[in-house]
Amino acid sequence: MSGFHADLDKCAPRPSPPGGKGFISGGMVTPLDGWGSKTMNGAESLVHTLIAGGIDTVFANPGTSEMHFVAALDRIPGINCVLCLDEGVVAGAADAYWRITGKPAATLLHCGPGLANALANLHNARRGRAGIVNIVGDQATYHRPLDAPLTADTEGWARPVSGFLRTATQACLVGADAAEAITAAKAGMIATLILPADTAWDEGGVVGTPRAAAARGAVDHNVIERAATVLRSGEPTVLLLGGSTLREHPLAIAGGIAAVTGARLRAEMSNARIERGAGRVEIERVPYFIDAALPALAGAKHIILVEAVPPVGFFAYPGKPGRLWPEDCTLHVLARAEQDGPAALASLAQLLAAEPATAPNRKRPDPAQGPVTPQGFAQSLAALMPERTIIVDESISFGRGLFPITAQGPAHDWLALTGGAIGDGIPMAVGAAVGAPDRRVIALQADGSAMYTIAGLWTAARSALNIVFVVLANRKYAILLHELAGVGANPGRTALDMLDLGRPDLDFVKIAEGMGVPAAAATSLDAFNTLLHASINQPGPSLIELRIG
Ligand SMILES: Cc1ncc(C[n+]2csc(CCOP(=O)(O)OP(=O)(O)O)c2C)c(N)n1
Ligand SMILES: [Mg+2]
Repeated sequence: MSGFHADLDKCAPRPSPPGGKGFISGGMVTPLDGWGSKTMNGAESLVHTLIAGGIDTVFANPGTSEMHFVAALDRIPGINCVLCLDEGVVAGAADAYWRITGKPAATLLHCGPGLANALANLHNARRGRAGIVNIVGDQATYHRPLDAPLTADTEGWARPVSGFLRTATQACLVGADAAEAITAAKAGMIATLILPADTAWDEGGVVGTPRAAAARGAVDHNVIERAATVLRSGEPTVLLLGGSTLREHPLAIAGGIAAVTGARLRAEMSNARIERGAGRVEIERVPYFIDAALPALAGAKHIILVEAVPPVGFFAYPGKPGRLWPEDCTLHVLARAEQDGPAALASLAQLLAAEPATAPNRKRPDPAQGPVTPQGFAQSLAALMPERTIIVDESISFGRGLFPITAQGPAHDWLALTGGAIGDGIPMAVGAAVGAPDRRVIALQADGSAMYTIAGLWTAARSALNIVFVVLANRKYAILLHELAGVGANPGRTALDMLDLGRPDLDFVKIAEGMGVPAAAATSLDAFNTLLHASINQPGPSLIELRIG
C-alpha cells in the first residue's frame, strides 16, 4: 500500500502559505476563507486517532517539524511518551513492544535522516513481522521545494521497510491516513506515515476511525490433508515453525504431532519470540553456523513450513550450499506468515489424532560456580531467572550454546535478533520492559553490538525499566574472527585489528553509571550469581559487565 490519499473532497481548500500569492505549493494557492473546522489541528487529530486505535505508547526522538505533534501529545492525555536518544533505540523498542504486547506502538522520528538512523532496526522489525505505526515528521509541503538542509527522499528511504507508506497532504486527511496506518500496523506491518509540518499545524483535523485487526487467513483444508499425508508416510520429516507457532499452545500441538508421527521440530533460525522453559515443549532453532545448520536438516525428505520461510544460510561460504535442505527433500507450505499457523496445526493434529504434548518435568539446576563458561552461564541463568522473564538475546558468539540449558529454567520468553542487524539488543530490552512493566527483562548483550545503540541505557534509567543488562565483554568482534576463517580469508595485522575492541578497553560500568544505570563487573560465575540475584530483586535497571575473556 502506498501513495497519496485520494479522498480530497472531504477537505476545505488548503490555506495560503506564508509568502502569499504566487508562492509555489504543489499548484494550490488558496485564501484562508472557507477553511473548515477550527477546533483541531492535524497533529491533534493524529493523537486522537492513535488513541481511538488503541495505541498507548510512542517511542520518540523529535525535531522541529514534529513540534505540533509533541504539543498535541502534551495536551491530549492517554499516550505514554518514551524519549529515546537515538532513532535505532526508537525502532528496536517499538519492535519488541509489539513482540511482547501484540499491539503496535508508534514511533516519532525526525525527517529523512532521523528515519535513516532507525532503518537497521526497522529492517530487523520487518524481518520479525512486527507491526509499528512509524510516524516521521517532515518539511512542510510548501517548504519542500526550497530544498532546505534536512530535506531528503523520506518516502524513498521508508519504502523498503514499510508494508504501508503514506505522506499526509492536508490536515483534514491526517486522521484518515493515521487510521489506515494503524489498521496496517495491527496486521503486522511497519506502517510509515510521513507528516509534513503544515499538515500537523493546520486547523481542520478530523479524527479517523481505525479498523479492528482483520482475522488471519485460514489455511485451506486440502493443504492440511496433504501435510497429514506427508506425515503419515513415515518418511523423515521436519516441522519448521516460525511466527506465532512458537508460543506455548501451538508448540504443544506441534509436539503432539511430532510424537505420533516421528517428525522432528525445529524453529526458524531468525524468529521473533519463543515461549519456553518449564511447562513448554522444547524446540531447537536451525543453527546459525553453516557447518551446524546443514547436519541439523540432513536426512530430511520433507520439510513442512509453518509460518516459516525456506531455511537458507545466513551468508554464502565458498564451496558450501546456500539452501540448507537436502537435494532430495521436498518443501511443503502448511501456513504462510500471514496465515493462522496455530489453527492449521490444530486441524493437522486432529487429522492425525495427536493430543497436545506435555513438557517433561525438567529439574531446575543450581547456579554454576567458578570460571565463566557459556554452559555455566546458562545454568546460572536457568537457576536465577524469575518466572516470566523476558530474555532479549543479542549475545552473538557467546550465546550460541545457551539454549538447551536455559530450557531448564522457569517459563520465559526468548526474543532474538530477527534481521541480523546488530545494535538491537538494548533497544529491544527497552521496548519489552515498557510493554511488560510487571516482568523482568534480562538482556544478554554482546559488547560490540552494545555500542551501536548504547544510548538506550539512558531511557532504561529515565523510565525506571526493570532490565538487567548483562554485557558479555570479550573485547572483540569474536564472531567475525570465526567468519574470517569460514570464508577462507587469511588475516593479517590490519584485519585482526578491525575485529579487536581493545586499546582502549570499553568500561561498561562507567558507561552505564554515566547514564544513570547502576553497574558492576564480574569475572567469575560466583560474582555474577550474586550480582544477578541482587539486580533481579531491585526495581529499575542495572548492568553487569561479565568479563568473558
Ligand atoms: C548493522 C550491522 N553492522 C555490522 C554487522 C556485522 N557484524 C556482525 S557480528 C559483528 C560483531 C559482533 O561483535 P560483538 O557484538 O562483540 O559479539 P561477539 O562476536 O564478540 O560475541 C559485526 C560487526 C551487522 N551484522 N550488522
Ligand atoms: Mg564481543
